[in-house]
Amino acid sequence: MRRFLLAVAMSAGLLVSVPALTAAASAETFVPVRLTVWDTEDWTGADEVSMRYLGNDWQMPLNNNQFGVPDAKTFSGSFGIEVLDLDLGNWMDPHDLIGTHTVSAEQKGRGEQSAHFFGHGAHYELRYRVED
Ligand SMILES: [Ca+2]
Ligand SMILES: [Ca+2]
Repeated sequence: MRRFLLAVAMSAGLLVSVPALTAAASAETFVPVRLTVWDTEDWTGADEVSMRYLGNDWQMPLNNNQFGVPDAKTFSGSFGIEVLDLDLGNWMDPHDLIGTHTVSAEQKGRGEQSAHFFGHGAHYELRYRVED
């Protein structure tokens, strides 16, 4: 009976560890350095900046020449980023899409990357790295 329980515990451990190893081998980390607002979309004060990626919705009010640092996240393959200025979000005053960008695992080890967004007359810049 004791030997049987040990065998069950070992096979259960194996089932758990195999997918964990597979995920670790293929994961990259998206590391934002800073998201800078060089020119706001709104005319009155700061933009309500929203950066949407990998299920995250990072938000921070930023005025001209201000920046924030969105959270790092792991991924595999590639993923898309949407950067917006949030307004009321209704039909009279919808959110403004400033731009989109695709991050790929192939950018790993290439140092700091830069993406510029120019939608609706604004100018935002995202600098980031892709690491192991
Ligand atoms: Ca706006
Ligand atoms: Ca706004």
